[in-house]
Amino acid sequence: MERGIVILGKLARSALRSQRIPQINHPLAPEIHFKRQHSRSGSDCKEIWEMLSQLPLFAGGEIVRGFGRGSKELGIPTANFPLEVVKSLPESLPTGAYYGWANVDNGPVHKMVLSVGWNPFYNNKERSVETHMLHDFNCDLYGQTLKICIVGYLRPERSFDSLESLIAAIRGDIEQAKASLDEADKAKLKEAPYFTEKLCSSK
Ligand code: ADP
Ligand code: RBF
Ligand code: MG
Repeated sequence: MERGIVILGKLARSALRSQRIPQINHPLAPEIHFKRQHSRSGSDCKEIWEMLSQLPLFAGGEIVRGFGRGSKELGIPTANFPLEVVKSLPESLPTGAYYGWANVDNGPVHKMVLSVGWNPFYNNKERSVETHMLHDFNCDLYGQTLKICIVGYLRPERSFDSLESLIAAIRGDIEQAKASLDEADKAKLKEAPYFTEKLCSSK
């Protein structure tokens, strides 16, 4: 399979419309939520609001090796996309934690949490897009095809004063993701035809 294939918002949305899958609601009012929690400026809130209106966003590509820290240091393995996929994602997609659905090699679709960014706790030099599926695979998935549907946004990425705090934040993300994905409009996206279709390039 070609590396770095990505299917983006607009295309996916028209495909979804033709399949009669309704678009998702984002019940949280990001401006208010973010001003209250992070004292963010108006323009940052606008950026997040614009990004939310692009969701759901579909992407796919080969699972490649990262630094191997997810499983060993955090106990939370993350399937990493190659740089080509990372670069194909919209520039406007803010860094942070997201949630959605994912599958491997067109297999069963699982809930997932996703990290988009530079991992400030580790000070990475490259932007990464990493998916932790809420499923026990008990094996490596390197070289297989990961497809994701990004459904919602959880929080901005940030640094932490300890590894334990980073792990606790991700555990919190997982709990929020589990609950949100059970909401009817978000649960429907698990059935998106994208997860069983042959992967094709939008380029
Ligand atoms: P890397 O830095 O190479 O991405 P990680 O420590 O983050 O290594 O572990 C990720 C790898 O673990 C994935 O590429 C995949 O092969 C495997 N894996 C096993 N279970 C999962 C899971 N539930 N979600 C994501 N990856 C998983
Ligand atoms: N790394 C950070 O440095 N800061 C974060 O806020 C952060 N949030 C994450 C949220 C989720 C849902 C996931 C799966 C990962 C997150 N990470 C974050 C990335 C984490 O540091 C990374 O997965 C490991 O370093 C393994 O590559
Ligand atoms: Mg990883």
